[in-house]
Amino acid sequence: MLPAFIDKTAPLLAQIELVAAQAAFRHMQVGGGKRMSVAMTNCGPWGWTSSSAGYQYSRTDPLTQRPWPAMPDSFMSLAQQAAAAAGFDHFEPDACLINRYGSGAALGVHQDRDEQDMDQPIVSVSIGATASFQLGGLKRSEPLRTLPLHDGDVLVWGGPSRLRFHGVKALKPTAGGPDIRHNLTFRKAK
Ligand code: MD6
Ligand code: FE
Repeated sequence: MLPAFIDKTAPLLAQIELVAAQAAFRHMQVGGGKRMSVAMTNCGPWGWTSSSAGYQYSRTDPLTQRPWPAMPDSFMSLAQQAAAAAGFDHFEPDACLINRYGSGAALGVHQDRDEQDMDQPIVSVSIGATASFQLGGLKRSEPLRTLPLHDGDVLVWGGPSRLRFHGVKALKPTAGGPDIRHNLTFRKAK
């Protein structure tokens, strides 16, 4: 955990808007045909997608059949600086999943196991409204603890933590604060 690793997230938000102008936020389907409450898009060579057929990384956006927007240089350097600060040198992410949470949006407890190399960390950046992040263990049955993720917080998941179960509780924006949360997760997918 790198609390308040980023002091100003507004420039990141501006880059997210540029990505979303080319690859719109959408609510993907999960197995069983349910629509996720979190809206997602991607930038970088590979993008994470979900459909009723399952999860996969793809080079193109299924909505446009075009390659995902390029990863902004500022995203790449942020991801590499955070990884290095947590002891992971030479992190070369080839995918950045962008999640957007409106009021009430939640992400069910899951493991991130669609990437090829589990020795590579995931760098996760929180922007905007505070989330209640749920962090479990390596088995689904282990208890979850809840930790708040604030604007500017960065989590680096690597080594033995890489496969911990985790989720995000339904977003409850606080009065006077931002009512949306974005989260970037940088990965080495392939
Ligand atoms: C979120 N994050 O914070 C969701 N996955 O909105 C994740 O699902 C996540 O933060 C893998 C590694 C770090 C994460
Ligand atoms: Fe995850």
